[in-house]
Amino acid sequence: SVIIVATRNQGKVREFAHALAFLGKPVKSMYDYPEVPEVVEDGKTFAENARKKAKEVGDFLGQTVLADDSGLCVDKLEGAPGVYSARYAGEGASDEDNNAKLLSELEHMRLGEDTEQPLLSTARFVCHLALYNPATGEFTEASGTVEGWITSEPAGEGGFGYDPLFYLPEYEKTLAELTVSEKQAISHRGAALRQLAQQMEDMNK
Ligand code: ITT
Ligand code: NA
Repeated sequence: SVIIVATRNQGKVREFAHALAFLGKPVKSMYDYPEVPEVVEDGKTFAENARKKAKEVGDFLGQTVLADDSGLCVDKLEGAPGVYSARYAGEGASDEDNNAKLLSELEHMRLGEDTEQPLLSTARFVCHLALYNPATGEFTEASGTVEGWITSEPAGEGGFGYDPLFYLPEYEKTLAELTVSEKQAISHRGAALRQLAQQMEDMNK
């Protein structure tokens, strides 16, 4: 059998493949099922979007599916970009476009302030996972967060999305400067996956 993740995000695919390797089953994404229609993410919350992705893809394939809806919530921007993180700079925006938009919003807010401080705002990544079984109609869900700062000095080549701008003071590094394993140990996605695994273990007791 296989593990199907309802995502077209290559960064997520890499992290799930790494995290779930111990299960010894291949991890498949929507790149392996091009016939699956794209899901319209019109939910107001990460949870709604994760459930929607898992349900539509699971019902279409007739198989259990895992979906991840995640994003960056920046305090100085009152939680933006939040559920709009993937398309902050517009529909089909690249990571580079989104990162440039985020920095320009935050740097605009401190125009006139006399500071060279690279840390622009506190922020957190949020990940909501929904595992859906079309045979029973049941969902198993979990979520996780990681707290950090948005830095005006991008660093690192790893990860994806906003990782080069997400600075962790305790490590003196951005998430993009960590290995996949190191990111997994502290990330919103890693935390959500551990919580999901715990729930599945409890259900099987
Ligand atoms: P799928 O819906 O196909 O899974 P997506 O990229 O559209 O892919 P989301 O709607 O969940 O997924 O949007 C998540 C966005 O939030 C993602 O594109 C990044 O910009 C950002 N993001 C989420 N997790 C991240 C992480 O671990 N590191 C950096 N950015 C992240
Ligand atoms: Na989304």
